[in-house]
Amino acid sequence: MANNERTFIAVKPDGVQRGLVGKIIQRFEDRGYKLVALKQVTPSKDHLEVHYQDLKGKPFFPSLISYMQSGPVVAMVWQGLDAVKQGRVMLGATNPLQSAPGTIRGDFCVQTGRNICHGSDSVDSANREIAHWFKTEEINDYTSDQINKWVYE
Ligand code: IDP
Ligand code: MG
Repeated sequence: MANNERTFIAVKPDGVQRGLVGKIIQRFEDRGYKLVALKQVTPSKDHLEVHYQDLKGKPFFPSLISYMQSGPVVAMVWQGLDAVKQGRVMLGATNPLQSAPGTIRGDFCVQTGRNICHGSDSVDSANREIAHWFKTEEINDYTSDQINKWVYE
């Protein structure tokens, strides 16, 4: 398993409005993941429809798009060992009522339609989502001696 796996994590508009950006970033930093891209954006409808293309046709799709357009989103790329799967574990279940305490959703929210964060569900989705949200030059390929030396053996 590679130490340089990347995942797309976003703080949704409700997470930004509720001032949870710092706490969410802190959890990934604390775990030992490396932040390689970060920006705040107010995404267009078209951008979100492509991001959530797999959910087109679901009854909640229109409300999901308007929720995601309701304010700025903080988009990030985190890198490290098993980042995609571990990112999902750290977020918790889609329905926060089924998310364990200790997960982001389990600790900070209660409803599926306001579940404060997004995380890629597979390496393929991560690659697609990272390319959809970030230009190549917005991703910072840098070395952290601290992480290399003390997070990995
Ligand atoms: P995920 O975010 O955990 O990957 P998905 O099934 O990919 O979950 O759904 C994307 C987002 O759509 C969810 O995070 C949530 O905001 C919203 N969503 C999913 N299912 C429902 C639902 O049944 N009602 C309202 N919103 C939903
Ligand atoms: Mg999903």
